[in-house]
Amino acid sequence: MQPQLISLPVLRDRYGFIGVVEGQEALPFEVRRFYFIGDVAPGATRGSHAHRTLRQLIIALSGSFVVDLDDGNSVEEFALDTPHVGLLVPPGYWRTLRDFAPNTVVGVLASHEYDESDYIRSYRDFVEWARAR
Ligand code: T46
Repeated sequence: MQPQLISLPVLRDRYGFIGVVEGQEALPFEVRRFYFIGDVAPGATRGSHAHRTLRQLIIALSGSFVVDLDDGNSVEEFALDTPHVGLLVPPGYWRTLRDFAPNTVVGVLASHEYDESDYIRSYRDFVEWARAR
């Protein structure tokens, strides 16, 4: 699985829209957790770590931000600014979320429950781990 942007089905009527992520075809993993991030301080970043096994779909539920994904060799940048698109993040990518617009809310669908032992929080350890993979 490569990092990629995927379109999320959206049903729109004159009262607004409903976005749906549903069923086994929608994502390449089973969802075990949903969490959301908001009230990000101006200029702050989030992330700055990697996961050994976790898969995620990151969505800008409101507002916008940029996700940098680093595989230990190169960095790819993804701008998220609509809830109609999600970023699929495979395991093994150092991620940094930055440039949050005011009032941004990030939604994340994840393949596993929270597990601190899945995190690599030192960039040096991450590069070593990525090279040995
Ligand atoms: C990612 C970005 C988008 C929990 O107790 N449960 C949880 O499900 C999560 C995600 C976090 N926490 C605790 C663990 C830490 O004490 O909340 C604190 C901050 O967590 P973390 O450093 O993971 O937060 P972010 O926003 O830097 O990163 C998270 C995800 O971990 C990460 O995979 O892509 O959101």
